[in-house]
Amino acid sequence: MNFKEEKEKRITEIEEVLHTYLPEEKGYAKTVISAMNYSVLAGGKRLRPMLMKETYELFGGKSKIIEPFMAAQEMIHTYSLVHDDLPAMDNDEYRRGRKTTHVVYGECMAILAGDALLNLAFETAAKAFAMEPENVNIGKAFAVLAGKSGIYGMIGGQTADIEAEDMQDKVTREQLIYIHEHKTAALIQSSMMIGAILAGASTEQITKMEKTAYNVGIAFQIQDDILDITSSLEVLGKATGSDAKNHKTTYVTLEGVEKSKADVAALSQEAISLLDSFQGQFQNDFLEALLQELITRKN
Ligand code: GRG
Repeated sequence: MNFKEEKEKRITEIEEVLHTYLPEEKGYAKTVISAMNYSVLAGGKRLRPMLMKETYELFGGKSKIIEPFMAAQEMIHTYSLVHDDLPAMDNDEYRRGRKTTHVVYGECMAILAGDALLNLAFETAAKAFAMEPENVNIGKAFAVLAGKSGIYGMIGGQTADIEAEDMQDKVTREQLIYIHEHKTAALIQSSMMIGAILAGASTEQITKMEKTAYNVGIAFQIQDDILDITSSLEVLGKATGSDAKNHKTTYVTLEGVEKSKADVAALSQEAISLLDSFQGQFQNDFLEALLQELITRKN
């Protein structure tokens, strides 16, 4: 398998799906719609819809109902980035290699574009109900999509993250893991769980995917913390040094770069071992390679 080629192919497919569900830029709401499309189509790794589709296929899913959920998950992720970049939060100027939404469209439109993407995500996922009215898994997937992005998921994590700013050395490891789990791992869990749920996986299998995605999410965030101090705007597509600027305690400030790198490798390996435990019954070599790549990712 040529992993790079396979990944590019999947990104193209995901972007085709996104185009299907993004709104047309017309009418009196045209400005906010342009801001939404600008944010979603700015590129990005498309990791969450990719993990969702690969998990769906791992458990034998074959229907098109996965597509509105893939688009919805990327819309929720993008809304969170647009709001996170706002002056009231991280106040960042670059994202995905371009000027951030509020820099291009102004703060009001960036707030509205984020809100509108969150709504559009649920409108989009809801289209799956009409595609397969008898399929009870769609309601279960919908609940995960909402829950993992809400107060017991991403928004909860973002709240704790903001309150931890300026606490500096008072932030505990437990608090930081709560932040990483909710702010970052929750959407990765949502993606992999929805893939499993829609493919008809058992409760035990869904729980195993939630645990796998927890490891992936924490590893992903630690790697993000490492890249924030070791990478560059050109490679990363967003400014580095953002954590220091916002006086954030990160995994790297608590544990140091070397221990952080070792923990990324260990967490990713644990995620791969969990996937391997399905071996013989369910296997997806691309998914395994994708998890492996996250350890060494440069952006
Ligand atoms: C504003 C409710 C609200 C939440 C914001 C996503 C987020 C929570 C903050 C963004 C900053 C950050 C470091 C989040 C952790 C997750 C993360 C590393 C997001 C970036 O995801 P990538 O790297 O981005 O997959 P691309 O652009 O590739 O899609």
